[in-house]
Amino acid sequence: MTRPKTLIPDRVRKPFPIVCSGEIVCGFGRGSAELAIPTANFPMNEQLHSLDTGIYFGWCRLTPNAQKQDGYTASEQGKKVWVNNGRQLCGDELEVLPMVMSIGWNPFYGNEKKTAEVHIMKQFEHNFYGATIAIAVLGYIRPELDYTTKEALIRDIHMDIAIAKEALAMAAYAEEKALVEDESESLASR
Ligand code: RBF
Ligand code: MG
Repeated sequence: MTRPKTLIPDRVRKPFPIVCSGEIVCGFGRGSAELAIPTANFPMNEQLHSLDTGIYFGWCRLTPNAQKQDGYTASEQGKKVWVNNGRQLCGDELEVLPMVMSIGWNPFYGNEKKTAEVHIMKQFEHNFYGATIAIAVLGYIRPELDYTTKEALIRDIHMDIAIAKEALAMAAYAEEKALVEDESESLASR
């Protein structure tokens, strides 16, 4: 079956943009290990909670939390994970970057907790648990779905990434990069 075409409006439409920030927490560790599509887990907040569950796109920017102490924490699976607070982020990893976001229950995995996960469309050298991420959610792509195979889920995520890339190249979406810049700069002065 082919997937229906996603129509992205030529302007950012209400309730978008949604701008917020949070500290990246540890998830299940499935994104990188099982799907080869790493996601940064974003703490759920009221703004995101009010959105329908589904897949969204926008911009994001990472900021190291230099004043925080590095150390171990436990992942959702109870695995020991080193939190470097984004200390190793460098170069263009610190720029405003394109992202796709999944909000919901991950029906394919049957999570018991509603989560918000950001896949940043860039390859990183190191992980960045504990770093701050500012996001601007600009649009909706599709609802969350269940799949018969992991491969089908991966294929759909790759299509989401292609759709997001195309949308963010449109002038109305490209210029909203500034929202994330403002948000991350206001964080630095908080
Ligand atoms: N999980 C689902 O169960 N159904 C989905 O339709 C789904 N779509 C996703 C789309 C994107 C762009 C991303 C980044 C993730 C999506 N996920 C979905 C979540 C995926 O299962 C999750 O990131 C991994 O299990 C790691 O927690
Ligand atoms: Mg994750």
